Amino acid sequence: MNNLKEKLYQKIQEHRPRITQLLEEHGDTVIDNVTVAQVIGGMRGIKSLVTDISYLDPFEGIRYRGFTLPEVLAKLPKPDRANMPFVEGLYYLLLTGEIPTKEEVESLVVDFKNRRVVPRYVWDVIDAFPSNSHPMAILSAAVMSLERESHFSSNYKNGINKMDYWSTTYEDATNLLAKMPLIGAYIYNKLYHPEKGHRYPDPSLDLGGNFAYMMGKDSPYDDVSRMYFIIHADHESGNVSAHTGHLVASSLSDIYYATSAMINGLAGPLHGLANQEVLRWLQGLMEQMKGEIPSEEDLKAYVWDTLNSGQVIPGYGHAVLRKTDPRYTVQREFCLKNMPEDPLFKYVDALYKVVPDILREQGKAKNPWPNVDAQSGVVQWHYGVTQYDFYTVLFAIGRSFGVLSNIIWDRALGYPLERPKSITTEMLEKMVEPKNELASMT
Ligand code: HAX
Repeated sequence: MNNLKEKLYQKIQEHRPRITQLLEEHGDTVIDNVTVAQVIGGMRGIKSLVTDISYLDPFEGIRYRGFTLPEVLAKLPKPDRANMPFVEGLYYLLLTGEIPTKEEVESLVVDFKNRRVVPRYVWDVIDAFPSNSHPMAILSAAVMSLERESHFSSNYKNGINKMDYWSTTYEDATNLLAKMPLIGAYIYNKLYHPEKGHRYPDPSLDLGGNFAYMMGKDSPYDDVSRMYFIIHADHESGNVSAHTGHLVASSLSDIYYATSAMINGLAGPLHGLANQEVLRWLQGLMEQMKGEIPSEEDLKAYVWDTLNSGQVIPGYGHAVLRKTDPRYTVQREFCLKNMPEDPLFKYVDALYKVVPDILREQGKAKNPWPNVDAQSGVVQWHYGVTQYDFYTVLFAIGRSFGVLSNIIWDRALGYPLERPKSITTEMLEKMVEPKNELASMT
């Protein structure tokens, strides 16, 4: 076993009795109630999932294993001359809850490099897609094609002990995470730079550095990649991508099926695709303004036009958050430091000053503040990744770290098949009926 896997096993053994105790001693304790509005409204806010990888406080934002994003970025070890931490170190933190030493991360970086090789047939699957396919569809299929490599599935067929499921899941997850950036860069080059062709990985580089290299981008795009993958890694368990990954894996489908499914969920415009929608929307504004910086009145008119035509303002609002997303703030600070004069950033900055008030005035959105997607495309654009269909692929690579860490722990703690109960509309109507009858009797 390598360092991380040994440490993880120790943590799993310490954690298992906590779940047993909760179930045996408090299994019938009620911790939440459910309203009709929650049942009809996408199960918002019902406490029905458990994860220790991250927690999303509505007013504070995300914490990974108890650490805020600024803390994660400050505490995790960094490659020499880099300003952002090793993504591999984040995986260590998510799995164990501990900040690794630089030596521990460097050993994990070597392990990731050893798992990088992508079988030839994956490139063939990608190459078979027409060049106008959406990169998220290609990514999902490429991940799916790797399913034949699953150690979990082959071991399951041979009858492994339930207590050991986590071990082969860890192998599958780490193998896939090491390959995902290579697959992403291959898709990028195939769709947008076929003349340049595929770049082979640089064995001297960590995951983020190598991704930048394979994308054909110079520094600081390596730091952009590290930052991007880290801030997108997890957002507790109830969001569409994380929940889909967990749900599919709960049937003991292996992580290739689960990751492909989570990618499909992320590809929706209300979720991960919002970052490309933001860019499309900003470009519309720039075109209308013929590149000039708009006045506050121009901006307000553009925002109201979008709302009045029945569309949402992309990059604003959130199902859980009730303040500016710290993932937005991290990127905003990066922009202020590295690209304050970027024209798109100036638009984003100017919008930040008008959109929240307009959303409040409209009175629909529960959260008028920007989310992660309001900034992320702007950073990519600045460094020459102007093909905004691709942005959600970057999100998917980052999100895989959280989703897969969760699935490893799901297996370790023996979480069962997910199976909530559904009811019919008539049943719901009957459930609220007695109240109406009582009201009419008084
Ligand atoms: N612009 C306009 N209207 C908005 C809005 C926005 N940015 N955000 C919410 N609303 C509207 C909703 O459409 C809803 O209207 P209806 O009652 O007419 O259906 C109403 O306000 C209440 O919605 P809510 O409870 O505040 O928000 P939800 O939990 O239903 O939805 C969303 C959360 C993120 C999907 C929503 O805020 C939205 O559509 N935002 C724009 C798209 C976006 O930025 N998505 C990325 C979110 C971050 C993420 O997950 N990234 O992956």
